[in-house]
Amino acid sequence: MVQPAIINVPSLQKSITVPTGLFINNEFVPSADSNEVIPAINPATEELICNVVAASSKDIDIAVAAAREAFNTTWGKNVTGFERSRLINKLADLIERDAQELAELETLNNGKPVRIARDFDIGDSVQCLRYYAGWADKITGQTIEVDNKTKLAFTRHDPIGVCGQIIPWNYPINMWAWKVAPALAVGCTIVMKPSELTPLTALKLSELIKEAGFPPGVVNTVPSLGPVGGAALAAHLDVDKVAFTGSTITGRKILEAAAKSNLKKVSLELGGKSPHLVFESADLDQAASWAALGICYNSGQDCTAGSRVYVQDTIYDKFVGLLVEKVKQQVIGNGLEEQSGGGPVVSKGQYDRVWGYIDSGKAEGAKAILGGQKRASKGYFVDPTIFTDIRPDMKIVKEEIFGPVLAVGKFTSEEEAIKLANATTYGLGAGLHSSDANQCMRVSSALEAGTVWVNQYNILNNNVPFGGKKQSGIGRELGSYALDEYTSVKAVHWNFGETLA
Ligand code: TXE
Repeated sequence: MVQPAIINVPSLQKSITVPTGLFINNEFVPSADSNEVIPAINPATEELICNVVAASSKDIDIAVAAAREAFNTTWGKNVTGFERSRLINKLADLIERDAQELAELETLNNGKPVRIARDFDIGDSVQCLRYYAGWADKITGQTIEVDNKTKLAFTRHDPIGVCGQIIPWNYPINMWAWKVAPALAVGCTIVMKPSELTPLTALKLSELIKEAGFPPGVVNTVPSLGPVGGAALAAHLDVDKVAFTGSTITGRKILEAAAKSNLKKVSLELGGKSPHLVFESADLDQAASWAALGICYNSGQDCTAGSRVYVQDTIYDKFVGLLVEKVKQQVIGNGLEEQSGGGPVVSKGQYDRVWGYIDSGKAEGAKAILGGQKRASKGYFVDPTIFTDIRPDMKIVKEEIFGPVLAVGKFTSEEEAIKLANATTYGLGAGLHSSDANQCMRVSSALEAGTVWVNQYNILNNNVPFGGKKQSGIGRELGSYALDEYTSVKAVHWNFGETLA
Protein backbone atom coordinates (compact mmCIF):
# COMPACT_ATOMS: atom_id res chain seq x y z
CA MET A 1 0.00 0.00 0.00
CA VAL A 2 1.36 3.42 -0.99
CA GLN A 3 0.19 6.42 1.02
CA PRO A 4 -1.92 8.99 -0.85
CA ALA A 5 -0.76 12.60 -1.19
CA ILE A 6 -2.72 15.39 0.44
CA ILE A 7 -2.68 18.43 -1.82
CA ASN A 8 -3.45 21.74 -0.16
CA VAL A 9 -5.16 24.22 -2.44
CA PRO A 10 -5.29 27.55 -0.56
CA SER A 11 -7.31 29.34 -3.25
CA LEU A 12 -10.04 26.71 -2.91
CA GLN A 13 -9.67 26.63 0.88
CA LYS A 14 -9.46 22.86 0.83
CA SER A 15 -7.16 19.92 0.37
CA ILE A 16 -7.57 17.06 -2.11
CA THR A 17 -6.36 13.56 -1.35
CA VAL A 18 -4.96 11.70 -4.33
CA PRO A 19 -3.59 8.14 -4.52
CA THR A 20 0.02 7.93 -5.66
CA GLY A 21 0.66 4.18 -6.09
CA LEU A 22 0.17 1.94 -9.09
CA PHE A 23 -3.40 0.62 -9.16
CA ILE A 24 -3.19 -3.14 -9.68
CA ASN A 25 -5.81 -5.66 -8.55
CA ASN A 26 -7.79 -2.85 -6.92
CA GLU A 27 -4.90 -1.83 -4.61
CA PHE A 28 -2.48 1.09 -4.75
CA VAL A 29 0.93 -0.56 -4.66
CA PRO A 30 4.61 0.41 -5.00
CA SER A 31 6.70 -0.58 -7.97
CA ALA A 32 8.00 -4.14 -7.78
CA ASP A 33 11.55 -3.19 -8.68
CA SER A 34 12.01 0.57 -9.03
CA ASN A 35 12.07 3.75 -6.97
CA GLU A 36 11.33 6.04 -9.91
CA VAL A 37 8.65 8.67 -9.45
CA ILE A 38 6.77 10.96 -11.81
CA PRO A 39 6.47 14.59 -10.70
CA ALA A 40 3.00 16.04 -11.29
CA ILE A 41 3.45 19.75 -12.01
CA ASN A 42 0.87 22.56 -11.92
CA PRO A 43 1.34 24.36 -15.26
CA ALA A 44 -0.25 27.58 -13.96
CA THR A 45 2.38 28.00 -11.22
CA GLU A 46 5.19 25.67 -12.38
CA GLU A 47 5.11 24.12 -8.87
CA LEU A 48 5.26 20.44 -7.91
CA ILE A 49 1.86 19.09 -6.86
CA CYS A 50 3.09 15.66 -5.75
CA ASN A 51 5.08 12.66 -6.99
CA VAL A 52 3.45 9.42 -8.08
CA VAL A 53 4.99 5.99 -8.48
CA ALA A 54 6.35 5.33 -11.98
CA ALA A 55 5.67 1.84 -13.32
CA SER A 56 8.63 -0.16 -14.63
CA SER A 57 8.31 -2.74 -17.39
CA LYS A 58 8.14 -5.41 -14.67
CA ASP A 59 5.14 -3.58 -13.17
CA ILE A 60 3.52 -3.63 -16.59
CA ASP A 61 3.97 -7.43 -16.65
CA ILE A 62 2.31 -7.65 -13.22
CA ALA A 63 -0.60 -5.42 -14.29
CA VAL A 64 -1.09 -7.40 -17.51
CA ALA A 65 -1.11 -10.65 -15.52
CA ALA A 66 -3.76 -9.18 -13.19
CA ALA A 67 -5.85 -8.12 -16.18
CA ARG A 68 -5.48 -11.58 -17.75
CA GLU A 69 -6.53 -13.32 -14.54
CA ALA A 70 -9.61 -11.11 -14.25
CA PHE A 71 -10.45 -11.66 -17.91
CA ASN A 72 -10.35 -15.43 -17.39
CA THR A 73 -12.23 -15.51 -14.10
CA THR A 74 -14.45 -12.61 -13.01
CA TRP A 75 -14.83 -10.62 -16.22
CA GLY A 76 -14.60 -11.48 -19.94
CA LYS A 77 -17.21 -14.11 -20.72
CA ASN A 78 -17.87 -14.78 -17.04
CA VAL A 79 -20.02 -11.72 -16.46
CA THR A 80 -23.30 -10.84 -18.11
CA GLY A 81 -23.88 -7.71 -20.12
CA PHE A 82 -26.50 -6.69 -17.56
CA GLU A 83 -23.90 -6.77 -14.79
CA ARG A 84 -21.33 -4.89 -16.86
CA SER A 85 -23.97 -2.28 -17.58
CA ARG A 86 -24.87 -1.95 -13.91
CA LEU A 87 -21.24 -1.44 -12.88
CA ILE A 88 -20.49 1.08 -15.63
CA ASN A 89 -23.59 3.06 -14.68
CA LYS A 90 -22.49 2.97 -11.04
CA LEU A 91 -19.09 4.32 -12.07
CA ALA A 92 -20.79 7.13 -14.00
CA ASP A 93 -22.84 8.01 -10.90
CA LEU A 94 -19.71 8.16 -8.73
CA ILE A 95 -17.90 10.40 -11.22
CA GLU A 96 -20.92 12.67 -11.29
CA ARG A 97 -20.94 12.75 -7.48
CA ASP A 98 -17.24 13.72 -7.39
CA ALA A 99 -17.28 15.96 -10.46
CA GLN A 100 -16.22 19.14 -8.67
CA GLU A 101 -13.20 17.59 -6.96
CA LEU A 102 -12.16 15.67 -10.07
CA ALA A 103 -12.40 18.91 -12.05
CA GLU A 104 -10.24 20.75 -9.51
CA LEU A 105 -7.61 18.02 -9.68
CA GLU A 106 -7.73 18.10 -13.48
CA THR A 107 -7.17 21.85 -13.36
CA LEU A 108 -4.24 21.56 -10.97
CA ASN A 109 -2.45 19.00 -13.14
CA ASN A 110 -3.53 20.00 -16.66
CA GLY A 111 -4.27 23.72 -16.34
CA LYS A 112 -7.69 23.87 -18.01
CA PRO A 113 -10.41 25.89 -16.25
CA VAL A 114 -12.37 24.03 -13.55
CA ARG A 115 -15.65 25.05 -15.12
CA ILE A 116 -14.68 23.50 -18.45
CA ALA A 117 -13.26 20.36 -16.85
CA ARG A 118 -16.43 19.90 -14.81
CA ASP A 119 -19.16 20.88 -17.26
CA PHE A 120 -17.60 19.63 -20.50
CA ASP A 121 -14.83 17.04 -19.94
CA ILE A 122 -16.45 15.32 -16.98
CA GLY A 123 -20.03 15.89 -18.12
CA ASP A 124 -19.16 14.29 -21.43
CA SER A 125 -17.29 11.44 -19.74
CA VAL A 126 -20.27 10.59 -17.56
CA GLN A 127 -22.47 10.56 -20.64
CA CYS A 128 -19.93 8.41 -22.50
CA LEU A 129 -19.97 5.81 -19.71
CA ARG A 130 -23.77 5.76 -19.67
CA TYR A 131 -23.89 5.48 -23.46
CA TYR A 132 -21.67 2.37 -23.41
CA ALA A 133 -23.45 0.98 -20.33
CA GLY A 134 -26.46 0.96 -22.64
CA TRP A 135 -24.57 -1.14 -25.16
CA ALA A 136 -23.23 -3.71 -22.67
CA ASP A 137 -26.26 -6.01 -22.88
CA LYS A 138 -26.71 -5.52 -26.63
CA ILE A 139 -23.49 -7.01 -27.97
CA THR A 140 -24.80 -9.50 -30.48
CA GLY A 141 -23.61 -11.28 -33.59
CA GLN A 142 -25.57 -12.46 -36.61
CA THR A 143 -27.27 -15.68 -37.62
CA ILE A 144 -26.26 -16.50 -41.17
CA GLU A 145 -27.97 -19.13 -43.24
CA VAL A 146 -25.52 -21.24 -45.24
CA ASP A 147 -27.69 -24.24 -46.14
CA ASN A 148 -31.31 -24.16 -45.09
CA LYS A 149 -31.65 -27.88 -44.42
CA THR A 150 -28.55 -28.97 -42.59
CA LYS A 151 -26.35 -26.10 -41.65
CA LEU A 152 -26.33 -22.75 -39.99
CA ALA A 153 -23.58 -20.31 -39.13
CA PHE A 154 -23.62 -17.64 -36.49
CA THR A 155 -21.19 -15.06 -35.21
CA ARG A 156 -20.24 -14.11 -31.69
CA HIS A 157 -18.69 -10.77 -30.85
CA ASP A 158 -16.24 -11.85 -28.17
CA PRO A 159 -14.33 -9.38 -25.99
CA ILE A 160 -10.89 -9.17 -27.50
CA GLY A 161 -9.13 -9.70 -24.15
CA VAL A 162 -6.56 -7.63 -22.28
CA CYS A 163 -6.33 -4.06 -23.58
CA GLY A 164 -3.45 -1.66 -23.11
CA GLN A 165 -4.75 1.91 -23.23
CA ILE A 166 -2.26 4.73 -23.63
CA ILE A 167 -3.73 8.19 -23.28
CA PRO A 168 -2.45 11.77 -23.60
CA TRP A 169 -2.53 14.80 -21.37
CA ASN A 170 -4.87 17.17 -23.20
CA TYR A 171 -8.11 15.56 -21.98
CA PRO A 172 -6.96 13.24 -19.18
CA ILE A 173 -10.44 12.34 -17.87
CA ASN A 174 -12.22 12.46 -21.21
CA MET A 175 -9.71 10.24 -23.02
CA TRP A 176 -9.85 7.85 -20.07
CA ALA A 177 -13.64 7.57 -20.45
CA TRP A 178 -13.52 7.21 -24.26
CA LYS A 179 -11.17 4.26 -23.85
CA VAL A 180 -12.47 2.60 -20.69
CA ALA A 181 -16.22 2.73 -21.44
CA PRO A 182 -16.41 0.66 -24.67
CA ALA A 183 -13.75 -1.80 -23.45
CA LEU A 184 -15.64 -2.53 -20.23
CA ALA A 185 -18.98 -2.64 -22.03
CA VAL A 186 -17.90 -5.57 -24.20
CA GLY A 187 -16.06 -7.40 -21.40
CA CYS A 188 -12.39 -6.51 -21.91
CA THR A 189 -9.96 -5.91 -19.07
CA ILE A 190 -7.66 -2.91 -19.05
CA VAL A 191 -4.14 -1.75 -18.27
CA MET A 192 -4.38 2.02 -18.48
CA LYS A 193 -1.27 4.16 -18.91
CA PRO A 194 -2.06 7.83 -18.40
CA SER A 195 0.32 10.48 -19.66
CA GLU A 196 3.29 11.09 -17.39
CA LEU A 197 2.32 14.78 -17.51
CA THR A 198 -1.18 14.23 -16.08
CA PRO A 199 -1.42 11.05 -13.99
CA LEU A 200 -3.51 12.40 -11.10
CA THR A 201 -7.11 12.11 -12.28
CA ALA A 202 -6.58 8.60 -13.68
CA LEU A 203 -5.43 7.57 -10.19
CA LYS A 204 -8.39 9.31 -8.56
CA LEU A 205 -10.75 7.57 -11.01
CA SER A 206 -9.16 4.25 -10.06
CA GLU A 207 -10.51 4.71 -6.52
CA LEU A 208 -13.96 4.97 -8.06
CA ILE A 209 -13.40 1.78 -10.07
CA LYS A 210 -12.97 -0.04 -6.77
CA GLU A 211 -15.85 1.76 -5.07
CA ALA A 212 -18.17 0.96 -7.99
CA GLY A 213 -17.50 -2.73 -7.37
CA PHE A 214 -15.48 -3.82 -10.40
CA PRO A 215 -13.62 -7.03 -9.54
CA PRO A 216 -9.84 -6.74 -8.93
CA GLY A 217 -7.78 -6.66 -12.11
CA VAL A 218 -10.52 -5.44 -14.43
CA VAL A 219 -9.03 -1.92 -14.62
CA ASN A 220 -5.38 -1.36 -13.67
CA THR A 221 -3.65 2.04 -13.78
CA VAL A 222 0.08 2.33 -14.37
CA PRO A 223 1.49 5.86 -14.67
CA SER A 224 4.79 5.53 -16.48
CA LEU A 225 7.07 7.25 -18.94
CA GLY A 226 6.01 6.58 -22.53
CA PRO A 227 9.18 4.80 -23.65
CA VAL A 228 8.99 2.58 -20.52
CA GLY A 229 5.39 1.64 -19.69
CA GLY A 230 3.82 2.63 -23.01
CA ALA A 231 6.44 0.80 -25.03
CA ALA A 232 6.14 -2.28 -22.76
CA LEU A 233 2.38 -2.41 -23.33
CA ALA A 234 2.73 -2.00 -27.09
CA ALA A 235 5.28 -4.84 -27.27
CA HIS A 236 3.64 -7.13 -24.72
CA LEU A 237 2.95 -10.68 -25.85
CA ASP A 238 -0.08 -11.06 -23.59
CA VAL A 239 -1.82 -7.81 -24.53
CA ASP A 240 -4.50 -8.39 -27.18
CA LYS A 241 -5.14 -4.81 -28.15
CA VAL A 242 -3.61 -1.38 -27.72
CA ALA A 243 -5.70 1.76 -27.99
CA PHE A 244 -3.65 4.93 -28.27
CA THR A 245 -4.24 8.65 -28.48
CA GLY A 246 -1.22 10.87 -28.98
CA SER A 247 1.29 12.05 -31.54
CA THR A 248 1.69 10.48 -34.97
CA ILE A 249 5.34 9.75 -34.25
CA THR A 250 4.47 7.69 -31.15
CA GLY A 251 1.57 6.05 -33.00
CA ARG A 252 4.04 4.74 -35.55
CA LYS A 253 6.20 3.25 -32.78
CA ILE A 254 3.18 1.50 -31.30
CA LEU A 255 2.15 0.00 -34.61
CA GLU A 256 5.71 -1.16 -35.17
CA ALA A 257 5.92 -2.74 -31.69
CA ALA A 258 2.60 -4.52 -32.29
CA ALA A 259 3.84 -5.83 -35.63
CA LYS A 260 7.10 -7.04 -34.12
CA SER A 261 5.47 -8.75 -31.10
CA ASN A 262 2.12 -10.53 -31.32
CA LEU A 263 0.27 -8.57 -34.03
CA LYS A 264 -2.10 -7.22 -31.42
CA LYS A 265 -4.99 -5.13 -32.67
CA VAL A 266 -4.14 -1.41 -32.65
CA SER A 267 -6.31 1.67 -32.80
CA LEU A 268 -4.63 5.05 -33.15
CA GLU A 269 -6.06 8.53 -32.72
CA LEU A 270 -3.27 10.85 -33.77
CA GLY A 271 -2.55 14.44 -34.62
CA GLY A 272 -4.15 16.82 -37.05
CA LYS A 273 -3.81 20.09 -38.93
CA SER A 274 -7.48 20.67 -39.40
CA PRO A 275 -8.69 23.22 -41.97
CA HIS A 276 -11.63 25.54 -41.61
CA LEU A 277 -13.12 26.99 -44.82
CA VAL A 278 -15.18 30.18 -44.77
CA PHE A 279 -17.15 30.86 -47.96
CA GLU A 280 -18.63 34.23 -48.91
CA SER A 281 -22.23 33.19 -48.29
CA ALA A 282 -21.50 32.20 -44.65
CA ASP A 283 -22.92 33.94 -41.60
CA LEU A 284 -19.60 35.66 -40.93
CA ASP A 285 -20.22 36.51 -37.31
CA GLN A 286 -21.06 32.88 -36.54
CA ALA A 287 -18.19 31.56 -38.64
CA ALA A 288 -15.77 33.82 -36.74
CA SER A 289 -17.11 32.57 -33.41
CA TRP A 290 -16.67 28.92 -34.42
CA ALA A 291 -13.22 29.57 -35.83
CA ALA A 292 -12.18 31.30 -32.59
CA LEU A 293 -13.50 28.37 -30.57
CA GLY A 294 -11.73 25.99 -32.94
CA ILE A 295 -8.29 27.38 -32.11
CA CYS A 296 -8.75 28.65 -28.54
CA TYR A 297 -10.58 25.71 -26.96
CA ASN A 298 -8.33 23.83 -24.54
CA SER A 299 -5.61 26.38 -25.41
CA GLY A 300 -5.34 24.83 -28.85
CA GLN A 301 -4.23 21.50 -27.36
CA ASP A 302 -6.83 19.67 -29.30
CA CYS A 303 -6.29 17.03 -31.94
CA THR A 304 -9.01 18.66 -34.05
CA ALA A 305 -7.91 22.25 -33.37
CA GLY A 306 -8.94 24.27 -36.43
CA SER A 307 -5.41 25.55 -36.89
CA ARG A 308 -5.71 26.58 -40.55
CA VAL A 309 -8.50 28.93 -41.57
CA TYR A 310 -8.96 29.69 -45.28
CA VAL A 311 -11.28 32.58 -46.17
CA GLN A 312 -12.80 33.54 -49.54
CA ASP A 313 -11.01 36.65 -50.82
CA THR A 314 -14.28 38.68 -51.22
CA ILE A 315 -14.95 38.60 -47.45
CA TYR A 316 -11.41 38.19 -46.17
CA ASP A 317 -10.89 41.59 -44.53
CA LYS A 318 -14.30 41.66 -42.88
CA PHE A 319 -13.97 38.10 -41.59
CA VAL A 320 -10.44 38.56 -40.22
CA GLY A 321 -11.58 41.68 -38.34
CA LEU A 322 -14.41 39.71 -36.73
CA LEU A 323 -12.12 36.78 -35.93
CA VAL A 324 -9.60 38.99 -34.14
CA GLU A 325 -12.39 40.51 -32.04
CA LYS A 326 -13.72 37.07 -31.05
CA VAL A 327 -10.30 35.68 -30.17
CA LYS A 328 -9.49 38.78 -28.11
CA GLN A 329 -12.49 38.00 -25.90
CA GLN A 330 -10.76 34.85 -24.62
CA VAL A 331 -9.71 35.26 -20.99
CA ILE A 332 -6.58 33.18 -20.42
CA GLY A 333 -5.70 32.71 -16.78
CA ASN A 334 -5.32 30.33 -13.85
CA GLY A 335 -7.95 27.63 -14.34
CA LEU A 336 -8.88 27.75 -10.66
CA GLU A 337 -10.31 31.23 -11.26
CA GLU A 338 -13.90 31.02 -12.38
CA GLN A 339 -13.63 33.74 -15.06
CA SER A 340 -10.83 31.96 -16.94
CA GLY A 341 -11.95 30.74 -20.36
CA GLY A 342 -8.61 29.11 -21.09
CA GLY A 343 -5.61 28.01 -19.06
CA PRO A 344 -1.89 27.55 -19.62
CA VAL A 345 -0.52 24.88 -21.93
CA VAL A 346 0.27 21.67 -20.10
CA SER A 347 4.03 21.72 -19.55
CA LYS A 348 7.33 23.50 -20.06
CA GLY A 349 8.01 21.15 -22.98
CA GLN A 350 4.75 22.06 -24.67
CA TYR A 351 5.29 25.78 -23.93
CA ASP A 352 8.72 25.71 -25.58
CA ARG A 353 7.35 23.75 -28.50
CA VAL A 354 4.53 26.23 -29.13
CA TRP A 355 6.89 29.21 -28.86
CA GLY A 356 9.24 27.47 -31.26
CA TYR A 357 6.41 27.50 -33.82
CA ILE A 358 5.50 31.13 -33.12
CA ASP A 359 9.14 32.12 -33.64
CA SER A 360 9.33 30.07 -36.82
CA GLY A 361 6.16 31.73 -38.16
CA LYS A 362 7.74 35.15 -37.67
CA ALA A 363 11.08 34.02 -39.12
CA GLU A 364 9.42 32.55 -42.21
CA GLY A 365 7.63 35.82 -42.94
CA ALA A 366 4.09 35.32 -41.62
CA LYS A 367 2.49 38.34 -39.94
CA ALA A 368 1.31 38.00 -36.31
CA ILE A 369 -1.80 40.21 -36.24
CA LEU A 370 -2.66 39.12 -32.69
CA GLY A 371 -0.55 37.74 -29.83
CA GLY A 372 2.96 36.51 -30.46
CA GLN A 373 4.33 38.13 -27.28
CA LYS A 374 5.47 36.25 -24.20
CA ARG A 375 4.09 37.09 -20.76
CA ALA A 376 6.54 38.02 -18.03
CA SER A 377 4.65 36.17 -15.28
CA LYS A 378 5.02 32.58 -14.09
CA GLY A 379 3.07 29.72 -15.65
CA TYR A 380 3.01 28.20 -19.13
CA PHE A 381 0.54 30.72 -20.57
CA VAL A 382 0.41 31.35 -24.31
CA ASP A 383 -1.96 34.06 -25.49
CA PRO A 384 -3.82 33.22 -28.71
CA THR A 385 -1.78 34.16 -31.75
CA ILE A 386 -3.12 34.73 -35.26
CA PHE A 387 -0.84 34.68 -38.31
CA THR A 388 -1.78 35.98 -41.74
CA ASP A 389 0.28 36.26 -44.95
CA ILE A 390 1.02 32.55 -44.84
CA ARG A 391 2.51 30.23 -47.47
CA PRO A 392 1.89 26.47 -47.79
CA ASP A 393 5.54 25.63 -47.13
CA MET A 394 5.68 27.33 -43.70
CA LYS A 395 6.05 25.10 -40.64
CA ILE A 396 3.08 26.81 -38.95
CA VAL A 397 0.92 25.77 -41.93
CA LYS A 398 2.21 22.21 -42.25
CA GLU A 399 2.85 20.94 -38.74
CA GLU A 400 0.64 20.32 -35.73
CA ILE A 401 1.42 23.02 -33.15
CA PHE A 402 -0.97 21.97 -30.38
CA GLY A 403 -1.26 25.46 -28.99
CA PRO A 404 -3.46 28.52 -29.63
CA VAL A 405 -1.72 29.49 -32.87
CA LEU A 406 -3.81 30.04 -35.98
CA ALA A 407 -2.70 30.40 -39.61
CA VAL A 408 -5.17 32.35 -41.79
CA GLY A 409 -5.04 32.19 -45.59
CA LYS A 410 -7.14 33.21 -48.61
CA PHE A 411 -8.81 31.45 -51.55
CA THR A 412 -10.76 32.57 -54.58
CA SER A 413 -12.67 29.47 -55.72
CA GLU A 414 -14.27 26.43 -54.12
CA GLU A 415 -11.84 24.23 -55.98
CA GLU A 416 -8.87 26.09 -54.56
CA ALA A 417 -10.35 25.95 -51.06
CA ILE A 418 -10.66 22.17 -51.21
CA LYS A 419 -7.15 21.82 -52.57
CA LEU A 420 -5.68 23.95 -49.77
CA ALA A 421 -7.70 22.11 -47.11
CA ASN A 422 -6.57 18.69 -48.29
CA ALA A 423 -2.91 19.68 -48.72
CA THR A 424 -1.84 17.96 -45.51
CA THR A 425 -0.63 14.55 -44.39
CA TYR A 426 -3.32 14.61 -41.69
CA GLY A 427 -7.05 13.92 -41.98
CA LEU A 428 -8.73 14.27 -38.62
CA GLY A 429 -11.21 17.17 -38.69
CA ALA A 430 -12.35 19.86 -41.09
CA GLY A 431 -14.91 22.65 -40.96
CA LEU A 432 -16.80 24.65 -43.53
CA HIS A 433 -19.10 27.63 -43.33
CA SER A 434 -21.53 28.45 -46.12
CA SER A 435 -25.25 29.12 -46.48
CA ASP A 436 -25.34 27.33 -49.84
CA ALA A 437 -26.59 23.80 -49.06
CA ASN A 438 -25.31 22.33 -52.31
CA GLN A 439 -21.89 23.79 -51.65
CA CYS A 440 -21.91 22.34 -48.10
CA MET A 441 -22.70 18.91 -49.51
CA ARG A 442 -20.08 19.14 -52.29
CA VAL A 443 -17.31 20.41 -50.04
CA SER A 444 -18.00 18.08 -47.10
CA SER A 445 -17.83 15.18 -49.52
CA ALA A 446 -14.49 16.38 -50.95
CA LEU A 447 -12.75 17.07 -47.63
CA GLU A 448 -10.34 14.32 -46.60
CA ALA A 449 -11.13 14.03 -42.90
CA GLY A 450 -12.71 11.61 -40.44
CA THR A 451 -15.04 14.35 -39.19
CA VAL A 452 -16.44 17.33 -41.10
CA TRP A 453 -18.33 20.09 -39.32
CA VAL A 454 -20.75 22.22 -41.33
CA ASN A 455 -21.57 25.66 -39.91
CA GLN A 456 -20.12 24.69 -36.53
CA TYR A 457 -16.85 23.32 -35.24
CA ASN A 458 -15.41 20.85 -32.74
CA ILE A 459 -18.71 19.52 -31.47
CA LEU A 460 -18.62 15.81 -30.69
CA ASN A 461 -21.31 13.41 -29.57
CA ASN A 462 -20.76 10.13 -27.79
CA ASN A 463 -22.98 8.28 -30.26
CA VAL A 464 -21.16 9.57 -33.37
CA PRO A 465 -17.87 7.94 -34.46
CA PHE A 466 -14.63 9.86 -34.26
CA GLY A 467 -11.25 9.13 -35.82
CA GLY A 468 -8.86 10.00 -38.58
CA LYS A 469 -7.96 9.42 -42.21
CA LYS A 470 -4.45 9.58 -43.64
CA GLN A 471 -1.82 9.97 -40.90
CA SER A 472 -4.39 10.98 -38.29
CA GLY A 473 -5.12 7.45 -37.27
CA ILE A 474 -6.58 4.00 -37.59
CA GLY A 475 -9.94 2.92 -36.23
CA ARG A 476 -12.83 4.80 -34.67
CA GLU A 477 -13.78 5.80 -31.17
CA LEU A 478 -17.27 6.59 -29.91
CA GLY A 479 -20.59 5.39 -31.24
CA SER A 480 -21.27 1.76 -32.02
CA TYR A 481 -18.12 1.77 -34.18
CA ALA A 482 -15.86 1.73 -31.10
CA LEU A 483 -17.35 -1.61 -30.05
CA ASP A 484 -15.72 -3.22 -33.10
CA GLU A 485 -12.32 -2.07 -31.85
CA TYR A 486 -12.72 -4.14 -28.67
CA THR A 487 -14.40 -7.27 -30.01
CA SER A 488 -13.23 -10.17 -32.07
CA VAL A 489 -15.73 -11.86 -34.35
CA LYS A 490 -15.97 -15.62 -34.17
CA ALA A 491 -17.93 -17.52 -36.83
CA VAL A 492 -19.46 -20.78 -35.66
CA HIS A 493 -20.46 -23.23 -38.42
CA TRP A 494 -23.07 -25.72 -37.22
CA ASN A 495 -23.93 -28.94 -38.95
CA PHE A 496 -27.27 -30.44 -37.91
CA GLY A 497 -27.83 -32.87 -40.75
CA GLU A 498 -25.11 -33.40 -43.32
CA THR A 499 -23.22 -36.66 -43.01
CA LEU A 500 -20.07 -37.61 -44.83
CA ALA A 501 -20.16 -40.78 -46.93
O1 TXE B 1 2.89 13.04 -27.24
P1 TXE B 1 3.11 11.48 -27.11
P2 TXE B 1 3.65 14.23 -26.49
C1 TXE B 1 0.75 15.68 -30.33
C2 TXE B 1 0.84 17.19 -30.22
C3 TXE B 1 1.91 17.38 -29.21
C4 TXE B 1 2.85 16.27 -29.59
C5 TXE B 1 3.81 15.83 -28.53
O2 TXE B 1 1.23 17.72 -31.45
O3 TXE B 1 2.52 18.63 -29.32
O4 TXE B 1 2.00 15.20 -29.91
O5 TXE B 1 3.14 15.47 -27.34
C6 TXE B 1 2.91 7.88 -24.53
N1 TXE B 1 5.50 3.96 -26.64
N2 TXE B 1 -0.30 15.13 -29.48
O6 TXE B 1 5.12 14.11 -26.62
O7 TXE B 1 4.54 11.18 -26.85
C7 TXE B 1 3.03 9.01 -23.54
O8 TXE B 1 3.55 8.55 -22.32
C8 TXE B 1 4.25 4.00 -26.12
C9 TXE B 1 -1.58 14.92 -30.12
O9 TXE B 1 3.13 14.32 -25.10
O10 TXE B 1 2.48 10.85 -28.28
C10 TXE B 1 1.59 9.48 -23.45
O11 TXE B 1 0.86 8.62 -22.57
N3 TXE B 1 3.71 5.11 -25.59
C11 TXE B 1 -2.52 14.21 -29.28
C12 TXE B 1 1.09 9.28 -24.89
O12 TXE B 1 2.01 8.37 -25.50
C13 TXE B 1 4.44 6.23 -25.60
C14 TXE B 1 -2.42 14.25 -27.83
C15 TXE B 1 1.04 10.56 -25.73
O13 TXE B 1 2.32 11.13 -25.77
C16 TXE B 1 5.75 6.26 -26.15
C17 TXE B 1 -1.07 14.43 -27.35
C18 TXE B 1 6.28 5.05 -26.68
N4 TXE B 1 7.49 4.98 -27.21
C19 TXE B 1 -0.08 14.90 -28.18
N5 TXE B 1 6.22 7.51 -26.05
C20 TXE B 1 -3.91 13.99 -29.80
N6 TXE B 1 -4.06 13.22 -30.87
O14 TXE B 1 -4.87 14.47 -29.23
C21 TXE B 1 5.25 8.26 -25.46
N7 TXE B 1 4.17 7.49 -25.17
